[in-house]
Amino acid sequence: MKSRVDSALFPAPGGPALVVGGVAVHPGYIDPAAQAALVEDLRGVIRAAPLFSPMTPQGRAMSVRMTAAGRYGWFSDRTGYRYIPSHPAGTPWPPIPDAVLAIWRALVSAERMPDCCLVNFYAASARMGLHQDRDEADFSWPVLSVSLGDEALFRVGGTTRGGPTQSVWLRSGDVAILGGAARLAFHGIDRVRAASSTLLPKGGRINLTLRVVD
Ligand SMILES: O=C(O)CCC(=O)C(=O)O
Ligand SMILES: [Mn+2]
Repeated sequence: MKSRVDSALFPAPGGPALVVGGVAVHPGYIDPAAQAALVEDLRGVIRAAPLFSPMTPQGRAMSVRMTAAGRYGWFSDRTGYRYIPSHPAGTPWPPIPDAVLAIWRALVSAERMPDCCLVNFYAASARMGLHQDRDEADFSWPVLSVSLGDEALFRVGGTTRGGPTQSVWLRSGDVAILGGAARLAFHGIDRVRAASSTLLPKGGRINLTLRVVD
């Protein structure tokens, strides 16, 4: 599959990417001051669009709480996984903060901005099972993921369920890109290492997942 992320990004500003199972990880791409500023931006997002706990189509509450910014938010309930144009409470999704768009612009494209910035909040006990991101229309656009707060063990496999996987700890300020052959890689979060970061006063991990949807 043709990818919109090209070799010009290796190495990216901030150092060379580490490639884990085809996923490009940029360790420490966001410096600590910028991480703190992002958290402030996200407080505004969460005030406008409070975190909620989606249900899986099987009727289980996900352990990750989430919300979104942008034209769409990702949502899940008994009816299935999908993007929705407003918060479940009926209010509009807030705009994606400029500092978040700047990361996309620098690492992916200045021509097309993401439609959705999913905000995942992981308490120490939260996890995300292995899955593919496949609710989008055009897989030539990569998925860009930002980690803030406590470290998380990210697992990535191939494009079929059940194959071999590799794992990497994602730390606060790391940016990971699932593009090209890894765009449809199975991936998930096995666990969060409590109190491994002081970025969030009450602990936990925030993941931002940016995607082109339409
Ligand atoms: O938390 C992460 O690093 C991954 C999140 C994710 O895969 C998703 O929201 O689809
Ligand atoms: Mn995902």
